[in-house]
Parts: sequence; C-alpha cells; structure tokens
Amino acid sequence: MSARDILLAGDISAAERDAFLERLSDRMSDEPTDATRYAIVWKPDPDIFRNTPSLEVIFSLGAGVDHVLNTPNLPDVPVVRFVDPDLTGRMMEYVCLQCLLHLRRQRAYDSAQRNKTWNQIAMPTAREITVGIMGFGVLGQACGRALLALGFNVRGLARSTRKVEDIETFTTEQQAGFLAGTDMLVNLMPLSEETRNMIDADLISHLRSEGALGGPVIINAGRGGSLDECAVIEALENGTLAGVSLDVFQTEPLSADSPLWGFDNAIVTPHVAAITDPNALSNYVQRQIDAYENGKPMENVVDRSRGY
Ligand code: NDP
Ligand code: OXD
Repeated sequence: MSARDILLAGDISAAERDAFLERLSDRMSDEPTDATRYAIVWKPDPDIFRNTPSLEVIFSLGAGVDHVLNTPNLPDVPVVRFVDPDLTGRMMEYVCLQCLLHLRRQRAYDSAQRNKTWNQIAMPTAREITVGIMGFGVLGQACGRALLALGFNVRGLARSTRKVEDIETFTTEQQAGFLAGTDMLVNLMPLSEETRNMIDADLISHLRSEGALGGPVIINAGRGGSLDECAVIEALENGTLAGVSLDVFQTEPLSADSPLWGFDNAIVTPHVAAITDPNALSNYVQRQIDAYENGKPMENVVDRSRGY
C-alpha cells in the first residue's frame, strides 16, 4: 500500500479533517499527487483531478454528488456518495420539523408572542394534510415513514416505481396526479439535468391550492438548483404559496439582498438540514476502502449517466 494515497480536498471543515487524520493519518494528504488513489471531496477545485493519474475512487463528503459530477475532466472512476443513518436521521428531523411548523402556524405564533398578543389561530391536523415527497430515495422514504407516524398522509415521487407500505407512490410519468393531491411539497431530489429548475411557476400552479393550509407549502432540502427562486418569490408575494422552508439555494450563501430573507412565511436555513457527521463519514469511507481493497463491492456507487 502506498503512503499518502488518500486525498482530502475542497470545502472541508477542521472537524472533518481531524476525523480522517485520527483514522487514516498515515495515508492522508492535502495535495493531489501521483500516489493519490482515493479522493474524498466536497465542492472540489475544478483542477483537482489534473494531477492524479493513479486515482481509483472518488468519495463525496455528502449524499449529493452534483458538486463532483460537475467537475470538468472528471476521471472515469467510481464516485461513491455518503449514505448513513446519522445523516438520514438529521434529514428526518428537519423535514418533520418544517412540516409541523407550517401545520401548527408557528410563524404566526412567533409574531403574536413578539407583539404580546394572545391569539388562538385555527390549525388543521396532520391527517388533513398530504405531504408529497419529490425524490423518494433513501432520504425521501425515511422522511415519508416519519411523517406517516405523525399522522400526515404521504405520497412519494421517483423516476422508477418505489413501494413503501401505506404510502402512495408515483413515477415521473404520473407527476400531474402526484402534484394535484399535494399540500406540502418536500423536495429531496438530487440535482441533475432533469431536476434543474424543475420546481417552477408551472409546477407550483399544479399543487393543491384548496387544501386545509389555505395554499400549498414548499420545503426544499434537496438542491437549490432544482427550484426557480424567482417563481417562489412571486408565489409568496401573490399568496399562491402559503409558506416555504428553504435550506438550499441557487447560490450559497444566499445573498443578503435576496427577498427570501424577508417573508414572514419563509423559513430560511443555511444548508444544514442534514449535515454530515465527521466520525460517521470517516468510518464510512474507511469501510468502503477496506471493502474495495479486499475485492468486495463498494456501496452507493452513483450512476454517472443518471447524474445521481
Ligand atoms: P437517493 O439517490 O437515494 O434518492 C434520490 C431520489 O430522487 C430517488 O428516488 C430518485 O428516483 C429521485 N429522482 C431523481 N431524479 C428525479 C426526477 N427527475 N423526478 C423525480 N424523482 C427523481 O438520494 P438521497 O435520498 O440520499 O439524497 C437526495 C438528495 O438530498 C441529495 O442528492 C442531496 O442533493 C440532498 N441532500 C441535502 C442535504 C441538506 O443538508 N440539505 C443533506 C443530504 C442530501 P429513483 O428512486 O427512481 O432513482
Ligand atoms: C449532502 C448535503 O449532499 O449536505 O449531503 O447537501
């Protein structure tokens, strides 16, 4: 085994670096070299793979791989994404929290509290609401099950047929029917050529508008590139949307002059719906490298032709 054959590159936190150093210190490097066999990356520099002729596997620091697949001259090696119960649990927390905040009109109560107003506002119950999860993969299905347990009706949309007990599922050919019965739309799709700007004014106009929330709600925890922010701003301004929760944006950080910061019914968070736990990640990567070096298959290798 060559020394310093694991490259850690891109937007890496100190905690992530420490977690890898603790586990694999004798193999880690910050620089791409002739010896680099594995690259662990998050939003890498576009030139990063220029000087890595021995590269064998790329690991994404997160569940999404758009930041890797968009790298010019990407070597033709397997790209492995991060799938882990810790990450899934965090996404379940985020999605359930956002659905409940809109259901229970928490923003209106926050405002009433600031004004010291005792005001009982009518709220529907979860069983009156259908949450439509767009992107019904690892995270979407886990969130779907958690929302079912809270009493919501849940439906899921994926490219292929997915079967989950008590959840009605739709394929992309059936998207119109999926949207027509959705009160809260949760986006958990990867960013790909197909999903770029998919949630636009036309799609918003097909969500159920006569539901118990007085208008549809959108929760975006997938990728900002899938959502037309101008369309969302307009729909918030003209009341088409009852609310939004946005964790991911076309450009991150979200610019200080974006109108999205200013809506009472828009909940904005800085791409933290499900942050990667450094220890879980370094453990995962080490297991995958061990499997690979022992001739066993790696898990969660992405299909580059699909884009996720
Ligand atoms: P998966 O690959 O397991 O699931 C993706 C799902 O999206 C699949 O069900 C897939 O369909 C579906 N999909 C893909 N393209 C389309 C399309 N055109 N129309 C409808 N459905 C589509 O990924 P994960 O669940 O693990 O992660 C999903 C995404 O969540 C990541 O790619 C990342 O962008 C985002 N994410 C965001 C985080 C945050 O903190 N905000 C944290 C972690 C992830 P099929 O099942 O048929 O393949
Ligand atoms: C991810 C993310 O893809 O954090 O894991 O967005």
